Amino acid sequence: MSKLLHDKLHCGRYLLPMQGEGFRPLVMGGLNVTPDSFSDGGAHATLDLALSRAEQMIADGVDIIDIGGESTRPGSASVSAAQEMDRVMPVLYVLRDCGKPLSVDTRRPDVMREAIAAGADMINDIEGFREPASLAAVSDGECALCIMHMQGEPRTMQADPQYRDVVAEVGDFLAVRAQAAHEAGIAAQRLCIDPGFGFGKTLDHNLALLAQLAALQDRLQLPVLAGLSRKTMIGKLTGKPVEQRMAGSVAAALVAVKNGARIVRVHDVAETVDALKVWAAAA
Ligand code: 9MG
Repeated sequence: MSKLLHDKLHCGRYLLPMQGEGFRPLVMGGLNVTPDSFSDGGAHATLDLALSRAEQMIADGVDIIDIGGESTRPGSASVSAAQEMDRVMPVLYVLRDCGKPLSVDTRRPDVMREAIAAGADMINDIEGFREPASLAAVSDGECALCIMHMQGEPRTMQADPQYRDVVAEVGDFLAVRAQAAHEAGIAAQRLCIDPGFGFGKTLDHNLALLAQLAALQDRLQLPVLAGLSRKTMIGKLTGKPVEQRMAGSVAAALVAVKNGARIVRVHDVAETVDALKVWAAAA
């Protein structure tokens, strides 16, 4: 397994082993608080549903809960910061003391600030903290940063993604953003990187990145977080619609871990946790 710059990810109130003593690959459960994720029963029903999903994830063995108020699926439109905060903040307040690290998936500096003030342990930015004010929003304090690569933006990113060398270019981007974080005074111990599967990438791009995860991690010496769960690439490989992609997603999570990923972002927490237990005992 590739050697990292740091043994533990500093993640707000938590220190998460990334190699050596106490390390095992971690499972991040995505908790989307968006109208397309829940039946439209109003704000209260949405909050209740989000909380019961979070409780189920905890019972299933989740390690990190990633709360998001903006859909990042290909083709989705952006929402205002106010709308995003209305969705995310109540969930964050209620889950604050659930005993698991809480990540907030946002690309807006205003949401980052509010989330950190409310106790978020990690900020997961699909734009890799490119927005000029975003690094300033997260620089103070202890929260972890997930720096993700995306070509384009969710509404149009899958139209015609192009790379000369996808692994090199994604690595270059992540290296530049990690350096920007360093210059903003953010310790490397607070960083993890993510190639952004499906974010402006064809199936071939995704497969090349998956095969080269260890090389990416070796190059930056920062822990890799990989999110493959239920994505179009799983649909293309299996021929299955989104609601039947669980087995393919679990297989993809195992490949990512085998190739060095320290954290996998998933929908099917219980199944992924079981698969990783078997993998850890048998590998
Ligand atoms: C929010 N979100 C959806 N997919 C994701 C992925 O692959 N990585 C990260 N970091 N976030 C994601």
